[in-house]
Amino acid sequence: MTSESMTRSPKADIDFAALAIIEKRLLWLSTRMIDHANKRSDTEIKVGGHQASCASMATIMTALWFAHIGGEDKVAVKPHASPLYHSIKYLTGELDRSYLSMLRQLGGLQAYPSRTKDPDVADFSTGSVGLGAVAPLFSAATRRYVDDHFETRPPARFVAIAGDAELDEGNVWEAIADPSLQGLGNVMLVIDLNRQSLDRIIPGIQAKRLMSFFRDAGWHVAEAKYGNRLLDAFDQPGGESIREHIDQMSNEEYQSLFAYAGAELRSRFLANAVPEVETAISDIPDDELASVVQNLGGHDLKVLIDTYRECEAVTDRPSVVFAYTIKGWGLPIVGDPMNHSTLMSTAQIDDLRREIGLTSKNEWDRFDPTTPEGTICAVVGAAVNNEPPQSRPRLEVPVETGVRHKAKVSTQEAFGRIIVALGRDEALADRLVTVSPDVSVSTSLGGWINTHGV
Ligand SMILES: Cc1ncc(C[n+]2csc(CCOP(=O)(O)OP(=O)(O)O)c2C)c(N)n1
Repeated sequence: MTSESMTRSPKADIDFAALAIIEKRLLWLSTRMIDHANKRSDTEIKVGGHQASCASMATIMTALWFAHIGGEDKVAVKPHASPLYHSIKYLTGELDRSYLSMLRQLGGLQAYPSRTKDPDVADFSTGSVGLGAVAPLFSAATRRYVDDHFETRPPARFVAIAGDAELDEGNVWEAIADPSLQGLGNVMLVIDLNRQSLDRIIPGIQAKRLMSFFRDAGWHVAEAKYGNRLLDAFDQPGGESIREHIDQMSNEEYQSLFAYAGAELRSRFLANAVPEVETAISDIPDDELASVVQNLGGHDLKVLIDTYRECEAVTDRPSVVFAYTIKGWGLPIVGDPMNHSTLMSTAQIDDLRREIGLTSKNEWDRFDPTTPEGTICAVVGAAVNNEPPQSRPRLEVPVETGVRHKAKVSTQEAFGRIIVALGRDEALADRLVTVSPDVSVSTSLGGWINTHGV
């Protein structure tokens, strides 16, 4: 834990009302950035973007940035959530306002977080699905190596916030099973479990099976499945029947409920339910039913912050959080199985702007710094935002090693001889790390290993 995060977020001091306002503003800014990029007056060209995919991570990212991480921590962001990342950097003062209207433009914000092209440099470039899910794990291993071999750096946590479809990539499973990546207690992977990929709801994603893969690989597994309103409902007489009913529903059935509220929602929710469920929800008025039935853990700030802290307390192994979310949360496109790249209409954007309490005059503004939410943004910006990059020390690498080959040799053998020669320079050898499968003969690394060890 960093010093900033230790001082920043004692639980009792968290202003959840202000966090909820920030969460809604992030949802708005990310949605509107994508909307603007596709409705520019100077071109008819549609550049795309993923409003529903951002919405599904709005709560996960609010809880992480505004109540959890500190300045030393590193985060890899789900590729499609890049507008949310930029919105955080904007509200906390790192990103200039002019960029908000330059998403997916030449010289503007990239479609996916990019370390080389974005002005508000993310800790990891993501975009290739699956890489961001495990890049922090490898970074944590690298940090462990650096701490063991050089001066110890301030403690840091390594976090990946990944889409559930990223778990389709084999590299994720190779990484979690790799013995050299075990025991990294400062790693947390948060899965945005919206159970939707590009154009379908994933049937029976078998979250339990995925969880057992992580558990078998020695990870701590945490779930943010139900929000506090649902948990309260489960605690009422007969409430257990509500949990059983939701758990037995298919993903398609449950997600379709997000398009409804009130009496219509009640009748759809109760289709195929046992009579106990009807009784258990009878005390919940129609106008509150949606906020209970649709109350997923991945959209509950308290549940998420508690779950992140639960993971923080586990220091001997990496943690994974399965955060149940819905694609399009808080937007009129919520729950539509085809909403992956749906762009909201101008009328829908106008309604959302009104709902958030903004006008076309102040829609891009930061918070008033004297409000609780403005204060939180300033504190978080000071704690976590990037300082101007410092120039790195340069280590001279000789252009000539003096190695001569009497006869023609393979490039592999030449590599083996050259690397041994390079290793005679102690300063260089200290910082030369070979990365190869565990074969030293066929890679010609034998000489290097004999002189420097593994
Ligand atoms: C290696 C790779 N394969 C395929 C893609 C194409 N692709 C872009 S997004 C996506 C699925 C994203 O799903 P998920 O990670 O669950 O995010 P969300 O649905 O929340 O946007 C795929 C397959 C890619 N970017 N990289």
